[in-house]
Amino acid sequence: FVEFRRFKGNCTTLFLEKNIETGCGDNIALISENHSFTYFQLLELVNQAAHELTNIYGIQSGNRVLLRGYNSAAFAVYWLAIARIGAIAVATMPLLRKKELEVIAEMAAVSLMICEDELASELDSFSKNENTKLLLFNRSDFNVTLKKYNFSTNFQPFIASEELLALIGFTSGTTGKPKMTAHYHSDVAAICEGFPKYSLKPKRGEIFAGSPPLGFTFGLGGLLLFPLYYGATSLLIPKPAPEVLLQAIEEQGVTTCFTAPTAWRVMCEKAADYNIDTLKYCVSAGEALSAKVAKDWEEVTGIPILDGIGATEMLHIFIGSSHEKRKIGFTGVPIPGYEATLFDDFGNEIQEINKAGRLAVRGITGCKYLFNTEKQDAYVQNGWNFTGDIYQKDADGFFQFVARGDDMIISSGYNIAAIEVEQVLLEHELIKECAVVGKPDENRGMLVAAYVVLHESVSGNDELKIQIQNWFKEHAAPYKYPRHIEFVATLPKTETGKIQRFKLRTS
Ligand code: 3UK
Repeated sequence: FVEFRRFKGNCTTLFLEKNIETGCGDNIALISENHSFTYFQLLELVNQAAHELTNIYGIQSGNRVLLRGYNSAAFAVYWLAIARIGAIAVATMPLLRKKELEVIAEMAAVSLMICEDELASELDSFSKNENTKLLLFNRSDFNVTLKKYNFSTNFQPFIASEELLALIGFTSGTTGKPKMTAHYHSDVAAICEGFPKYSLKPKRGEIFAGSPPLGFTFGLGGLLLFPLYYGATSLLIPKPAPEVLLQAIEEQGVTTCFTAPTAWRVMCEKAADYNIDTLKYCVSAGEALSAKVAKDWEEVTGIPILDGIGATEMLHIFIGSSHEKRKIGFTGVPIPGYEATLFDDFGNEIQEINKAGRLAVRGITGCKYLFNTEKQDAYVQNGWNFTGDIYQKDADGFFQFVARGDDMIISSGYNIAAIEVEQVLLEHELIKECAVVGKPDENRGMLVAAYVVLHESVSGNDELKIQIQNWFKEHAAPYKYPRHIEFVATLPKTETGKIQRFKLRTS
């Protein structure tokens, strides 16, 4: 770690060389669909892709490059090539739609968009109008296309003398407009030396797989950076439905699996149909893991689920569990390198046991919002990062999730800002007013519920609900759509006209 910290400028891809130097060159680094690349082959592909980006698209260190695709070897190679050049990766989730992508591309001032052909339609209209260039790839033969250029398989990675940004992650903030969080190359090394070292102790030959997209830092770390850092194997699955994941575990001999509580619950129901004997480490993050799901999974499979809380702002998991140290119903303990504590509403650190308070964390990574000093000052206070979560701590120092402190709806592992859903709904021609809240739901944790006031001339019925839902899915990422819609005559408001969401939550 200290060694990587020395390369302040760019250490993210140097661990590929480091693994090769220490005898890992012929081990499999990446597997995905029709591809399987050794560490040697991966480094060569990354170098050739770096040549493609610099020679053909003029990308230099400091440029921001948007990346859009399903989890695949191609996505991984381009992500690593961006890092190797010293450019900044703006990886996005495949489900995002045109409008959301437009906002991201503009906020991050991207010079190039690298996109999988299957997902290109959402970028069509705006890529033509801007100076932004577009590189389309096909995830099954990107390597054949790349080889045709005949670029050198060597590429000198860009090394700066100061800290260099590696990536920008987008988080859907409570204000609806996504926030840009930036992380340095040294942060990438830091997370590799954090949660995985403490909790998983990765070994060569182990195979990592899971469902979070590489455009989400949970997936980026767990499915790509952690295995590659430790000389293990990354198995990338483009459309990882729970059954697909179970089948991959059986067929490929996956040892380490990252997914969200909702998927663990579904996988639990089906696990008996598969041989998953190779599986040793099951990581859950993204939302609170219920004690029931944790218990059921362990009962069915004999393998414990290791819970961990991470955040885009912190890059990865900072409180988590290990086989040696875990308690069902608790997220875990601070990962070595981090400190965590709780504050009350008056800004005092809570000393009592089992008293809920605002979670604050500090350590080897931290929040850096770009161009948003107001949000930065709210997230980081006196050196502590406030994640917006309410937690409590027991006598053994285990942290337990209590609630989200704001209007973020966490549904099936996705963070959905209530206000963002409202803004989309308000564009529907029949909708006059609306308020969106999260409703507790057994399967999804929270459910997006919309209270809708229609224009005078229209009356609501079930057909219109479905029509609004379908319309919504065309205009924003489908996972954000309101699963519950209620037509109301008025919304509860304060005298000053502010919607009282708490009244809807309890209605
Ligand atoms: C919630 C959890 C209870 C919590 C993430 C692992 O989820 C990740 O990042 P996001 O920015 O959301 C952060 C928020 O999600 N949360 C995450 N994990 C848990 N709540 N128990 C958990 N285990 O509200 C947090 O503030 O989308 C997770 C690694 C990287 C990540 N970016």
